[in-house]
Amino acid sequence: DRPTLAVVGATGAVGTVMLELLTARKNVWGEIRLIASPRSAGKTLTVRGEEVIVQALAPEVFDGVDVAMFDVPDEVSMEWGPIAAARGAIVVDNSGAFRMDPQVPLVVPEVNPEAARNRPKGIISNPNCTTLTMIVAIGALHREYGLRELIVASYQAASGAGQVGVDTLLNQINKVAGDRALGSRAGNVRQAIGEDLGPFPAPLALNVVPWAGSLRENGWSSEELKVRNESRKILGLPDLKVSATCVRVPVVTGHSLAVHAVFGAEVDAEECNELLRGAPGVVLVDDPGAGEFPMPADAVGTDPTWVGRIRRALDDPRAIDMFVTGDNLRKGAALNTAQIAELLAAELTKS
Ligand code: 2RA
Repeated sequence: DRPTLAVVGATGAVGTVMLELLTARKNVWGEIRLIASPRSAGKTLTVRGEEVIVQALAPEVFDGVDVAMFDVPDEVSMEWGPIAAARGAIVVDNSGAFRMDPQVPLVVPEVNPEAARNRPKGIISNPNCTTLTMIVAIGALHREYGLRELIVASYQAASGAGQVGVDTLLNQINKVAGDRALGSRAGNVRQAIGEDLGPFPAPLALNVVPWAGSLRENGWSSEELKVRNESRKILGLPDLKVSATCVRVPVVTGHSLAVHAVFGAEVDAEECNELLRGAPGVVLVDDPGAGEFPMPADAVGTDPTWVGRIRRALDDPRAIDMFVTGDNLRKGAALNTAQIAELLAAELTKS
């Protein structure tokens, strides 16, 4: 019998992409239950070509469920993840609620699939979309050269902040479009956009904002600490040196990172190209002379991590500089969750 799947948060930005993926990917599931807040319950959504009525989140909806994917805010996962697990479901959670819990594995199927088997709480976490955007490419290079240090800057899309982030950016773009003088005097953009900052601390249209997440000690943002802590946990490198600067850019979907990665051995750019070309889940787009780069406008809606601008550092033969882009709602969220759930489906079908 094929396992039963529950999708919690089926109506959200990530949930919507999840339903597309479940429709397009190999069908490994028996029943698929769609679950959301009482506000969205009763709606009809389509998955695998069938109409399914959304049920309200309640303990009983998890009865008989083998795998439950959660795409909901941290506090909802914190409360409901353990309830679903107690009812017998294996939870794959896409929030930040359990990622750093030592009893919860943090899994990227191309990098550490074996970690998914050890889940004492019946919960597996999916990494943050910024970490996920780069980690498949980094993992492939780490296996060959042994990673020592990461220095990264992110270029994060508005949809990382959910549908409200997208709506805010598009509304702001409408307000500034057409005024050719707007970008050339301090204060103009703020004035044109007014109070409508949505989830961002400053205007995003015609701007870049060096901030994502919330303020933590010594000026670091929560997002920057996630990149550090999650990279360490996924790669099994608790002492990895990581410095991240997280920046929001006026892109709807597609996170990118400029990465400086230092390894334990000398690296060769051509060999890195070959490793990345052969790595599952990675596409190499690296022909600057022909104008071919990894960019969100091309990567949006696709599954892989796009990698390019691969250069050996001029001043350190053990370091590589590169640029990576990926769809933050796909590999950054729904796709990685679906891949973890498929590992579980294979395990459950075998046993
Ligand atoms: C963001 N990574 O881009 C965060 C949340 N998913 O805002």
